[in-house]
Amino acid sequence: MNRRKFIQNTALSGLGLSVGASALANGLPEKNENSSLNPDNYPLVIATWNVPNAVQKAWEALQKGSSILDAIEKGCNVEEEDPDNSSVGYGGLPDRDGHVTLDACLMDEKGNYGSVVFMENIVNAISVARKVMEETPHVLLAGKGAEEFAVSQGFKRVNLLTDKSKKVWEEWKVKSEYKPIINIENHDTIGMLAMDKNGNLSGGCTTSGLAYKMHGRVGDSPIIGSGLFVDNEVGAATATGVGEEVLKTVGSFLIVELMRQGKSPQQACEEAIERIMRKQPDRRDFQVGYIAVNKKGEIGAYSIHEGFSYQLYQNGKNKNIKPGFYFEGK
Ligand code: SD4
Repeated sequence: MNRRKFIQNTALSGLGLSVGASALANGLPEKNENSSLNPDNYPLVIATWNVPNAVQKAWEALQKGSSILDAIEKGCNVEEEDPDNSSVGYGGLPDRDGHVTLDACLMDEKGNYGSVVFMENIVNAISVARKVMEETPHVLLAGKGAEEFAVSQGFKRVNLLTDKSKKVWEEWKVKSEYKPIINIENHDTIGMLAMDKNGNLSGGCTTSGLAYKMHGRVGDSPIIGSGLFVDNEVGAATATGVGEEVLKTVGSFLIVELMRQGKSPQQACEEAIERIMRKQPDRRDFQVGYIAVNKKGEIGAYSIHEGFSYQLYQNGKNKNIKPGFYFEGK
């Protein structure tokens, strides 16, 4: 540490602050200069469901020195471009009228947020959300306006309904039986959180939403505080499952605020699920899953039912982990 930095840090300690000098310059804490950080735990990337390739991509981007937001975007793009992922981007299952409509958002370590909702014909919704954040004075664009903005930014129009998802939809149409119930196996929305080598946090979430939803329906995933929330002072959380339940309880914001009050990420995820279940103790027919990370790089995850898992790349290992769930033993 040079003398100038030493003097600056001493002055800060005198004020009872533990942030580093350069944190004053960019508003962000630096590694090793905030006693609550634990550099053994990061960088890390964590995402909902079994998405080893997406998390790998994000991890590699972080290793190459890309920004956390680049890592999140590239990681989420992997699932958006995968025709076999039926809940995200290209190949996502359509609404009941046969339209694939996408919701996505991201949030960075400075609290910036960008989002697109109910957008059609563009594969990389999360990349459009980033453009909304960086290139417009707004935070959220919807429908045709979002699509036209994407095209103006150089994105290509693509028919997102693949032959495979069209066939599945046509089979569904025979009975057209819509129950707002998610089959646990059908989830795949990707919510991703990442922490870089300096302990800074960002996140993203991208989905084609619930299959066979009403045309125009928007879920939790692109709505700040519901499907995703990042507060670089405290931690971050993201959600998957029946978006209506997450929206009603502002789940991701709730988790971050519980962590701010001192709960661990695990305790906060459990409390957020319990909040949903307390309101409707007799319902067992839907799934919600949360993942969270705090500034120490500690992880939490919890869901209503068995079947939820998350992907974690930490300490050089890419693992899929099954967390505890509300109905365990009930
Ligand atoms: C939604 N939360 O649109 C999303 C769906 C989801 O895996 O998570 N699917 O409600």
